[in-house]
Amino acid sequence: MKDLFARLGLKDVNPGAWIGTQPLPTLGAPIADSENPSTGQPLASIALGSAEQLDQVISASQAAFEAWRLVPAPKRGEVVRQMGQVLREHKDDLGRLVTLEVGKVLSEGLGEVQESIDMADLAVGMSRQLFGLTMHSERHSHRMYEQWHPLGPVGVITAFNFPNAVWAWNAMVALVAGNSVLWKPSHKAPLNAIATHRLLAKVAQDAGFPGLLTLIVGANRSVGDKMINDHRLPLISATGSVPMGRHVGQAVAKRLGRSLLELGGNNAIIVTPDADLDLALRGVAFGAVGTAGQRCTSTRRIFVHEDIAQEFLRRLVAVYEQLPIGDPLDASTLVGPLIDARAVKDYQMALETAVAQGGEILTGGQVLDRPGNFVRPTIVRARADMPICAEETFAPILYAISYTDLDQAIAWQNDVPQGLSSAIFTDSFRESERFLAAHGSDCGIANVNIGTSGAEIGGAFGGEKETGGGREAGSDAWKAYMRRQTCTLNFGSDLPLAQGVTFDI
Ligand code: UN1
Repeated sequence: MKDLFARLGLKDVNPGAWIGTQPLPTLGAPIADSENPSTGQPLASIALGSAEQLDQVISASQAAFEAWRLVPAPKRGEVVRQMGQVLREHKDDLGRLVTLEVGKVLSEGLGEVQESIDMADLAVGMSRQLFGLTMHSERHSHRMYEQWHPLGPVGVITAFNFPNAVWAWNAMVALVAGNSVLWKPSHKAPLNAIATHRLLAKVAQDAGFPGLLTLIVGANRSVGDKMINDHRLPLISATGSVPMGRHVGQAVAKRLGRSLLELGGNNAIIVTPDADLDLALRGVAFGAVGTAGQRCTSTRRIFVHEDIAQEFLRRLVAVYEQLPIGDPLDASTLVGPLIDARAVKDYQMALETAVAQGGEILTGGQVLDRPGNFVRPTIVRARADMPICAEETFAPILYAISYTDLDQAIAWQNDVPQGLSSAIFTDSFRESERFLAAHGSDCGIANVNIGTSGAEIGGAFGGEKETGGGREAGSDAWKAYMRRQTCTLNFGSDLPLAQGVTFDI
């Protein structure tokens, strides 16, 4: 670990506020630890950034934006290409750091860094494709078109569970769009943020833009609230819980800023009678147990047709009972720890509530008696109307419900406040089209014969209802990071008015 930290420039105590590669003074700052969730031991400490430092950081970000927006977009893409290259060179170290600090198994830690690399590649391509439309003017000798301009410094608030990739979804696109980026990471994963920031800020600095990337690790109340209320940040992109997003969305709306919210999910998989059960088993297991159930896309509910429910659940329980739980750095482990003791409590409380509401634990339900925050992945036989099934608990708890009629299963799936991801396993064309139709899944993501998690970056990522409505990563998600300008040009020698209005002077 010592070598890894040295290679990534991490110290025992790390500054929490950065303008590019330059840390701000830490004298007298409150110190917080980052813990290894597999052992409960501190990994290193952070000197938290202050509200005054935030002010400095935003000013630097503003200044960098003013220069960066003048760089042609494909040239901005070239800087992002170099960032992708640096991520490639450090993929192994950064992936291990993800595993150490947030406990996801190594292949997922590495996968997360790969997701950031993919985002860099995608953004490089986007930098030549920030297309606007042209329109035919109704007036002679006139031309209309729209163009997209950078917005300003973009504030990016990230959650612990994707401490690298979710920032990259935002930052890589925001950068090619011509914005500077201010990152406020989760205080549960600050080392990942600092290490990633330092590496990529060096690329920006070498390109002549020292304040292009800025970072602040600080208290939510003082630093976070000041950040979301600051009018110099025209866009705040926030990933996290629904209550957090509601708070951010309201504060930003109050100043008529823009927010891009990617909040909680309560994702379901429907397994129909003619599904390929081998495929469905793997999809459900990865969706529910991967990242120890701590993805916003994790599978939390399954609706299994009554004809196959018994067999499917029997096989699923058997899979659960063989899952290797333990050190996430060990290549054979599939289930790592939860992020902290609070998450373990939430797991226990959700299960107590589920049982009180009539749920039956089919497997799991225990906290492991060992250091770290390890729990057993759990399947609860449930009814769709149990109130706990409408809640997102960030833990490997799967509510299994049997259904008779597909319309009913789709209605149950939709009958929760969140609307992020959804899936159906079926070999029936009719059933999959019913699921994908306008009266089918109401989620931002709808998959067939694929689980709810593990989306590729090429698509727009996000969800409806309390998930917040934002879209990040691929497709045309870049538009959220730019402002649209509609331009009408007159190359004639008179001034006709639209809608036939006359105004002769
Ligand atoms: C999240 O949990 O906030 O689709 C993001 C997935 C990942 C991203 C999850 N690509 O599961």
